[in-house]
Order: sequence, then structure tokens, then C-alpha cells
Amino acid sequence: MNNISRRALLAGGALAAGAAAGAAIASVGRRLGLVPPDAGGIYGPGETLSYAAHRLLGRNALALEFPRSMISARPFANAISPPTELFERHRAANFVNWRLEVQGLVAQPASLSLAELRAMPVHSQITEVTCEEGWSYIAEWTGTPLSGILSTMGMRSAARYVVYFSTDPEWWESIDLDEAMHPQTLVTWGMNGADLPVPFGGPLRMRVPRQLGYKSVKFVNRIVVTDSLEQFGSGTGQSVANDGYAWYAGA
Ligand SMILES: Nc1nc2c(c(=O)[nH]1)N[C@H]1C(S)=C(S)[C@@H](COP(=O)(O)O)O[C@H]1N2
Ligand SMILES: [Mo]
Repeated sequence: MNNISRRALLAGGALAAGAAAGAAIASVGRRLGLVPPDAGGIYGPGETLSYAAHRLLGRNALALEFPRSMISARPFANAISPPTELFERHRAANFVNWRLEVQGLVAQPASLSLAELRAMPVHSQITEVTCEEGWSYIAEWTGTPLSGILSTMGMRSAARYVVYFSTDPEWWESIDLDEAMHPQTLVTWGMNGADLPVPFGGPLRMRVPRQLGYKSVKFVNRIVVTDSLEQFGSGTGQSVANDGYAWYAGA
């Protein structure tokens, strides 16, 4: 073999090794849960960096909690799409027939009433809702930790994400297991000492206080534990209404 073809062979080998290493790094990143589902978008590299940094450094970090004196006197309820017929029927019945369906990778799928949720271990936190549009307010949220629901139903080992839906078909979101099992992530039915009012997502809202407001979906009626987000909507883990926002919305 002459020198040139030997060099070409070596270069080719190095390139192939480089590509293999790149693919290996991507696959390790995925395996360690450091690549968000929207990594392929135009903000992909930035989203991956932010998500990986949070997951490596701040897995157990707590959202800031406030003293009672800082609860907002006039919390701001953002506009929502008009309530669906299904929602209006539940409201007319005082939400007694409202259910949280728990489906997917759990040993025991369930359909939980509000009373059943309230009978489980309860947690309260005074945290801020921050909208990506620039406003925020502080309130006390009371609910059932999502971690308690998932543990009770027996999460399967393949589980990686929790997708949560509302009576509004336009608004659903998903979080990874770190967020789902985090003690501040609440399936919320109380606000400032009373039942959660409808404008704030009553009767049931997913409160994810470590992330921006749009992850805190109102009127939640179904959660699905899954190993992949590909089969939901466009595959990025959020409804089309939210597709322009980062899937991981941690501060
Ligand atoms: N079902 C549903 N949940 C939703 C929304 C919505 O339009 N529909 N808006 C989201 C957005 S963008 C924000 S910032 C917060 C606002 O919460 P607030 O109304 O309590 O201020 O709710 C989130 N949850
Ligand atoms: Mo928002």
C-alpha cells in the first residue's frame, strides 16, 4: 500500500471513530436522561445544555418557597380557552364525578375521585407561578404529591416520563421522572386555604413549581406514565399550543 492510500485509510478510520464516538456520546446522554425530547429543534443544542446542566447539578433542588406574608393579594388568572362542554357538565355537578385517570406504565391503573386524592398524603407549598410572558404571583398550593400517586399505583421500571392531559384538548404537557417524583410537584386541589377556583385550574391542576407556568396544566383529568413521548402529538412532549416553548422550562 502506498503512503497516500495508507493516510486515506487512517483518516477514514479516524472519521468513522469520531462519528461512532459522537453517536456513543449522544446515546450515553440519552441513557442518562440528559437529552430533552425537543433536542432536535432549532434551539436543540441550547435546550440540551440547559436540561443536562439542571439534571446533573440540581436534580433535587427546591423551588423557592415564600412566607405566608408574601402571598399575592390579587393573584392573576391567565386567560384560558373557553371551557369545553365536558367541563361545564362537571362544573354543573360540582365536580363530584371528576376523575384523575392514571394510565400507562403502572402496575395498577386507576381512576381516582377528588375525595380519594384528598385522602392520600397531602402537601402544601407557597410558590410562585411565573408566565413566560413576564408576570407572576405567589400562592399557597395544596394537593397530593404526584410521587405519592405514582408510588401507590406502582410505577414500572421502564417509566421515563409522565404526560398529563386536561379537559382542554389543546393543553397538555409532560415532565421527566425527576420532576414527577419531586416533592413539590403536586396534583393540586387547594389554593390559599380553599378549594382550587376554576380560573386557577380547579378542580385539579398539575403544579410544577420548578418550571414556568405553562407546565402547570389546569383541569387535569388524565396522566399517562410512559417510556417515550413519541406516540403523543408531534412527539415533543407538549400540545401544539405549547410547541414553541421549551419542553424543559426550569429557571
Ligand atoms: N388547561 C390549561 N392550562 C394552562 C393554560 C391554559 O391555557 N389551559 N395556560 C398556562 C399558562 S401559559 C400559564 S402562564 C399558567 C397561568 O396560570 P394562572 O392562570 O394561575 O396565572 O397556566 C398554564 N396552564
Ligand atoms: Mo404562560
